[in-house]
Amino acid sequence: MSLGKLADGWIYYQSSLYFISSEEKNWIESRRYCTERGTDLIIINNREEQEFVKNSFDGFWIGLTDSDVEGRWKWVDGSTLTSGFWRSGEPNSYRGEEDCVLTDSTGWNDYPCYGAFRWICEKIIFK
Ligand code: 2F8
Ligand code: CA
Repeated sequence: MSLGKLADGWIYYQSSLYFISSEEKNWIESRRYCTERGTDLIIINNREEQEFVKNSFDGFWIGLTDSDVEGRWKWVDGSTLTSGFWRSGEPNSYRGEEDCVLTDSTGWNDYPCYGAFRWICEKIIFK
């Protein structure tokens, strides 16, 4: 994909390309959609990026999971979460089966990975 010839659905914001789905898939399938296109689920690095997604879209998967080690939140690039934008009371691992993360206007919530939601892919263009 070359800049200037963006496929439908991709938007450019602050050095990254984002794809905002209109379909809904579980976390694994959402991630597969991104990786098959040379991208991955969104990694939210700072408040500005959180505000960007929060103000634009509601209820979607982000690239954060604790499915390897319960309670150790890892981004899809393998880095460990340092600080996040959890909704108050989250993550709560409700019923012990919430290993993936949704975000909406109230913040992040851990949620069962099999749930079907929209998602956002991100590809960093400039670092
Ligand atoms: O908002 C609190 C809590 O609400 C639900 O659990 C009762 C969510 N889980 C499901 O709906 C499966 C939790 O993720 C959420 O923390
Ligand atoms: Ca939860």
